[in-house]
Amino acid sequence: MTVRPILIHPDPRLKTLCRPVPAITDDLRRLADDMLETMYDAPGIGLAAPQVGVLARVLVMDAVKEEGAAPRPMVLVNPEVVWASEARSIYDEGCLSIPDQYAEVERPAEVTVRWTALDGSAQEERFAGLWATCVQHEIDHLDGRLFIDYLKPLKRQMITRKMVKLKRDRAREGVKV
Ligand code: K1U
Ligand code: ZN
Repeated sequence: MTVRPILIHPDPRLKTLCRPVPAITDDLRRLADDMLETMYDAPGIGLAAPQVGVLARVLVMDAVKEEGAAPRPMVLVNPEVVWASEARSIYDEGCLSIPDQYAEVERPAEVTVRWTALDGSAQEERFAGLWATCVQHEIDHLDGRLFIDYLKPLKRQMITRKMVKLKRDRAREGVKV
């Protein structure tokens, strides 16, 4: 398993509608393993394929919060929200592609998601709490949408400027961006 570099906003690959995955292959299993490794290394609670430069509809997540609880790594291929609650919840979201920036985003409090698992089986599950926030944030990535797209333009521009500067500084330091 390999930790892959995470793309930093702004990057056109983070604004792209990702293609559906046509079949479960060994390459896809390797990608999912690498994404989980990259997510835990960051650390984060989710990661979408475009964040590592792969424009395919795959996400991983593990939003287990309880200290000492068993991890629950999940891989969702071609995920779709098939139901969303009318009740909304607000969470101070972050993003591994927008380091150290947080903002409140309002989303449905619960969602039912359908996806294909790595063994090819069809799965469906209702998510609530942080899991619901995370899965919606990751599906947004697959649609080329970032959490800052929910913010007022001025705040979004301020964060984008900070990220442009971060990328410039990292490039000067010789970090691959
Ligand atoms: O998609 C991503 O960029 C990952 C992102 C997911 C996410 C966070 C918060 C709300 C919705 C979605 C992150 O994991 S940011 C890092 C983070 O939240 C975290 C890191 C360590 C421990 C706990 C949380
Ligand atoms: Zn993100």
